[in-house]
Amino acid sequence: MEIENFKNIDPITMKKFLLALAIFLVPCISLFAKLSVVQLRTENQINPIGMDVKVPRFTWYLESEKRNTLQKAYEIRISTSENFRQMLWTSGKVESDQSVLVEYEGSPLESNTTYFWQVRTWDNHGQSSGWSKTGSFRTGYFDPADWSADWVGLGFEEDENRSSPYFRKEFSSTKKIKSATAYITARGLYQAYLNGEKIGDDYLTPGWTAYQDRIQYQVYDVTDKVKSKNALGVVLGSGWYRGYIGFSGQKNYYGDEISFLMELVLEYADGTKERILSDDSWTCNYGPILSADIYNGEIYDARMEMAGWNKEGFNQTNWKAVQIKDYGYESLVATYNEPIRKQETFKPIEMITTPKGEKVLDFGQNLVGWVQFKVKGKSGDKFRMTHAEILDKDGNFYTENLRAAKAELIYTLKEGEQTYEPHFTFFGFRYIRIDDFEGDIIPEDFTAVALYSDMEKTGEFASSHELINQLQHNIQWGQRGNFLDVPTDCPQRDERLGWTGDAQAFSRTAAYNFNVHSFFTKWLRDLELDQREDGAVPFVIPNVLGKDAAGSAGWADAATIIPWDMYMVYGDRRILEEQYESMVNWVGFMESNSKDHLWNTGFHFGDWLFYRPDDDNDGRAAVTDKYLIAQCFFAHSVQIMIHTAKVLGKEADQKNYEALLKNVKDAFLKEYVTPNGRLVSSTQTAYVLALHFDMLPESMREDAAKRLVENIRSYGVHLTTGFLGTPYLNHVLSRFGYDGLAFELLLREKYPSWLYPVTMGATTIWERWDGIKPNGDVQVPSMNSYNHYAYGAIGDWMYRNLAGIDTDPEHPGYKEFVVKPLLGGGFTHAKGALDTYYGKIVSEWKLDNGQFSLEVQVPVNTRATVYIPSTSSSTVKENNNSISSSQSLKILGEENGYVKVEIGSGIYTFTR
Ligand code: RAM
Repeated sequence: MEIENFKNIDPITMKKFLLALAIFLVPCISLFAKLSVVQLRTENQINPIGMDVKVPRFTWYLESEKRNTLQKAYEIRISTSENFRQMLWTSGKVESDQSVLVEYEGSPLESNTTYFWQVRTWDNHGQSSGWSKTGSFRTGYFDPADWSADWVGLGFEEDENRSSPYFRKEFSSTKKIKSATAYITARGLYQAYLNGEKIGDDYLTPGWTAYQDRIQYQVYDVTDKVKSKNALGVVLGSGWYRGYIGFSGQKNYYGDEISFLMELVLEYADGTKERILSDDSWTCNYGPILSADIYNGEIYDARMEMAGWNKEGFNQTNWKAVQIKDYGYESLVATYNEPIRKQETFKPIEMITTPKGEKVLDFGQNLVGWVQFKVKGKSGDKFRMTHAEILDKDGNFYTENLRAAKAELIYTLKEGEQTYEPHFTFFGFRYIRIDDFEGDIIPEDFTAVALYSDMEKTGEFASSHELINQLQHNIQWGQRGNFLDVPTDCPQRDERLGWTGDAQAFSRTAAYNFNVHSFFTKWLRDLELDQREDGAVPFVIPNVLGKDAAGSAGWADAATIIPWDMYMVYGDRRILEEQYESMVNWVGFMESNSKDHLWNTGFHFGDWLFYRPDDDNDGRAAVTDKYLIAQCFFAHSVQIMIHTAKVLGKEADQKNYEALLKNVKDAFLKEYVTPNGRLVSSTQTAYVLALHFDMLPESMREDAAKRLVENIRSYGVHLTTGFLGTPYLNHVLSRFGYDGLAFELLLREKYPSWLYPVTMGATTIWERWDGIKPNGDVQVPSMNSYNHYAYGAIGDWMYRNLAGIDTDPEHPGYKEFVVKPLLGGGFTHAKGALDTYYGKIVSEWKLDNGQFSLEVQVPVNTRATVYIPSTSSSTVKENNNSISSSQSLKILGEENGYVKVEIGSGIYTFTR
């Protein structure tokens, strides 16, 4: 249309034109908007409900097309109304670049209330984001007095198998509902229903905590499930609370009776409230779950199903009265970590008839969860499904390594077609064997469902080496399988406990793969609760092994190492504040059990599962003195205390710990090091720990590193380290200039090595370097798990060194970070990507016919120091332009074969 014609346009056409223009322009404006705020998190979660943190922290990240963008100021506002009509708190415009874990500073929050918040930001280019989209959070109950429901248990004598009790109650609600919120927990495990539908998509609730001190409750929004006539239903299982737990056949660790607590809070449109409570108006009965136990599995009789039991109108004439328990509410806390949810699913890749004639389905992945199935048959037909991780060398189903855990399902059919999945158990398996099945097994009717804590996936590592990529896959699956509300050592045998040593060894790797911030925050609280009065930290958390099972070096140090890792990775200062006392107490324990600062008392696991050849006539087994190890971890924990005290501004403590560290190191030198710098244990772990924790004076370090290298060579270039030495082995080699050797170890395919299990077809990390020997022999069945993440700690070196992404310790949480890719080992490509609280970091390098390129992605509001492998800055280009002329980066210099530059946010491609 010509401009002159404009004037002649009739008003209606003009309106239409303007409307069309507006429709076109609005998305364009937001597309070109310079600065935007996304991912509003309250306490690490997006729109959490049922949170009892009284001073929550807010995190957001910024997006901008412009390079070098930093936040200059922010403003937060909070309201109880979604349209922000009345403000509960506004921060005002705060000149600050803080966008992570900003504390709420308004008046005290109230229980059971929904809050809405927004943030707007200003950047260093003079841009402003405007108000963000709205984030929300709903508080749980802050106070025990907020509760009024009764703990409800079984009203009749329990049968021997401890069948799962079913509970029900009907209620009507005639007014218009504004919101309905369910608060639920149990001593035991629960599944709850409203009008026949399961409440929530989480499983194995309420999860596992130090139950004697605290039990988490869950909060669910069930607004859309409430009708005028309703039924609530609850089923219970024994779970961790009173089922079999630990490897000594014990049960009833926390109590011998199960019960639940529930409040359904109805808020009506007219402003009134009503609560439907668990109380003596409920009734109970037995149903089809004849037995349910974490280790042993389930026995289920579908003929005993009670159709409609959890719906309104059900005939409950033979249901019995319940019993009220007097537990009170003191131990109740809101759930802090992500609940266990269903994740990936797998169909069988093969149906196998083993040499023994067993019918076996192979799901192709060692995973943790259960199998859902559909079967058809006659009422009373019965079959057994057993779970296993491996087949033995003849190809038969192998369950010996499960020890006393039966890990089976015994299912009795009702008439016709039916579907089923377990309720209160989980299995670690890749294979299932089906015995006594009448009729044909149809593989497609069986689905393996992975269950684990619903942590956000944050990391990606990929490379040009297929076996290393499989190793990364195995590391991640080791984590998936063992981050099931607590970090377990293994998920399949009669153990599945929160072993502290395994957790500390793997915590940094874990934090690359998934966001484990809330997961470990919750677990560390249990650690503190289970910590002994004298400061000793138990071997497992939650502790079910008794008071004496505590204080092993490298295990108990989870108390210091993990909070510090969480601070490094997430920039969370509060976790240091909250754990400080526990950290102090653990270090205090070591100190008070030392003589002249030498800690050589007590029981220690030592360098667990280090390499020990069968026929060891020449001292080839890599035995490291346990007290030497203890002294190294003593120093390491004290070092962490020095850092922590500094961060928290506790100057006096810092000074004391500095003095203590000197004494601990002196004692080490005196007891374990010859004047020429030889360690009394001539093992890789001894040298690795001494070097990594700076136990030796500078002047001795080079020689010690050489001894380490010689030792590795003396085993034909093999590692011999166990749980404690392995995580640091390649880090130490890299630090002292032996990257080449680190690569050789990484790529070793003969055991002991990381890749050996991969070449044997592993899909997870094994507990032992030689869990299955090359000839197929299974090693030490009494302690041999094929899903044990500890040795997966090499993942940290792969991300930090090979891909080269690491936070600057002075600016934790990746506010400032380093990208320093490591070339070598024949790799032609490596990529690391990490979702941080600032956004995604990427470091991806390639060698294409000798042509090197490095792509780096730096989130807004962060800065990176990038090391480009090149000897001279004059040859390095960024996006095809010489870096010396670039406006958007600063050349910091040349260093050991790298050109060092500093960059702000944006995507950069460097070539040379
Ligand atoms: C084993 C566990 C765990 C280890 C302890 C010492 O039973 O599986 O991995 O930390 O022993």
